[in-house]
Amino acid sequence: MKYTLMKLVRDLKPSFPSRDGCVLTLGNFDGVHIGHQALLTALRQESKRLQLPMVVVIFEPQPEEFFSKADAPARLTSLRDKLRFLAQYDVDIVHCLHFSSKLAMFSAVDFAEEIFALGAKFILVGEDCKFGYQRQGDSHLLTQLAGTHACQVQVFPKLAQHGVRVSSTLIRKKLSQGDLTGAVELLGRPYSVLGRVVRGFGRGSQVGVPTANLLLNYPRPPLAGVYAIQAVLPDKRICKGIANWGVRPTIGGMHFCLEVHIFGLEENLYGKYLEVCFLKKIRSEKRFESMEILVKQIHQDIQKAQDFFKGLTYDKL
Ligand code: RBF
Ligand code: MG
Repeated sequence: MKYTLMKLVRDLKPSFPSRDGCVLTLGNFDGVHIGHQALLTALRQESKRLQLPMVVVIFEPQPEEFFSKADAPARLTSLRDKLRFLAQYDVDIVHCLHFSSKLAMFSAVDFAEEIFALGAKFILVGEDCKFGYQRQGDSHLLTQLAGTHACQVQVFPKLAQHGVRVSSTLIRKKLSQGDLTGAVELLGRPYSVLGRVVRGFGRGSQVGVPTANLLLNYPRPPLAGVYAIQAVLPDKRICKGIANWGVRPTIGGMHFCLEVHIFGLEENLYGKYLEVCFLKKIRSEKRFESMEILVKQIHQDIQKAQDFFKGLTYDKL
């Protein structure tokens, strides 16, 4: 058990305590899935063996998002979500690099030298790791350059499950198909997002279904529609409920919004952070002819979600 908090550094400046030596990995870590988890666990072992802190280098936005903008694949974990999962894997320091045209211009060698300057004595990278201008750097280049820095480089193979390689892409596919149990197997946990509850227009309360509206950094969510959910409150209480992540076409909505109705909860949650775990897809979102018809539908959705929770055994999660 470690009691130190994970440190977040916004650039590549060598900082205490890593500059005197660290073990390190770099990548997107989108989803922090079981493949990432296996790599982080292996890196933690090296960190213990060498008695050096564990450093993870990530990018924000992810390089693909910088280059492809709206055409980039939907993000699985916002920076906030990524950090909370990385912290669970005992990471000591995260260097979160702002990916800009400036960083995109870094030659592979220059970028690698910045990584060595962080104090890396052991680097573990995924087999498809690419970095530097036009993704010209890879594990071979790191290995070539490592010798002069008394650093060792190892490649961590992609984890396979049921003969298929675990990847963020595969998880996106499962989520968009509504296959949440498939996603659980690849994430090692239910898919969840964390967001702060903000004030809505109170429409939900007016029609008898109060909802907490979450402020999220997900311009395009990896899943949409109506789901049976579990919400984790800041005091760790776990509540059952239902959520809609959508644009709300019935009220002429334009932007994605995650609205959560928690069963039997009276208190208001304004300003609090909620973790929403998606357990089962109930249906896709659609436009209804009137609010009245939508509210009728929502009551049927709630019944469906409650039936799901009744039949729930933990090994299904
Ligand atoms: N809005 C829609 O326009 N279409 C829907 O299919 C839809 N489904 C919902 C399902 C649930 C369980 C909840 C809580 C909300 C849903 N909404 C939907 C959003 C609804 O329009 C919104 O909660 C109210 O307008 C209050 O903001
Ligand atoms: Mg609301």
